[in-house]
Amino acid sequence: MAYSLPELNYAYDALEPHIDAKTMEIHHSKHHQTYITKLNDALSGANYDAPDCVCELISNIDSAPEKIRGAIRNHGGGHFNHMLFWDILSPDGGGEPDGDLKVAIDSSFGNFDSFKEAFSNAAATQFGSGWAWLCVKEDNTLCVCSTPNQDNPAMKDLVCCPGKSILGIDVWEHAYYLNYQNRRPEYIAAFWNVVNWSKVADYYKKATG
Ligand code: MN3
Repeated sequence: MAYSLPELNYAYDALEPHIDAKTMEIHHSKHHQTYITKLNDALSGANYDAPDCVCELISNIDSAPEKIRGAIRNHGGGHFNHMLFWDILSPDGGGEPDGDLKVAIDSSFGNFDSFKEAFSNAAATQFGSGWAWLCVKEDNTLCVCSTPNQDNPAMKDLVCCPGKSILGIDVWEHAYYLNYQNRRPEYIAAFWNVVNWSKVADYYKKATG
């Protein structure tokens, strides 16, 4: 099967002023689409019958033919990461989590502000292109980490923080450069205004259920 670009649940300009419309349009319709096109090309070139969910593909890279593992890591990772990213953003976002997710964040980080600081710091200090994550580890506790390029905590043996990502921020320059230029910390600060915590809570429930 071939993977395809998901539609967004909101308009390209819906996240303004925090994330601008032009950045959203290029990021979604060009960057994300290119990961999908290159992933599909690699899979069909190798006649590899990929699983329906790209989550399974990137969690089991070793079961794919060796010659396309690099493409799966980069472009499959790119597809998976952006699917999560679009999904946890919302024009009605911001605020703080509640319920079980709040309890888990308080228990792993002390309180929401400490979590926010750790996550923002991971995003700001990721050298070059990559992502920062809030992950559920195997023991169901939470951790914050960052990964380079399009790696994801689901790529167990390839990353320093294996787990299930439930919140992520793209810190590739294409995610913020048009509006924020070199001011990555301003983009990170603005990101908190568009986080859809009820979606993150859904991912948390799935990851721990
Ligand atoms: Mn991106």
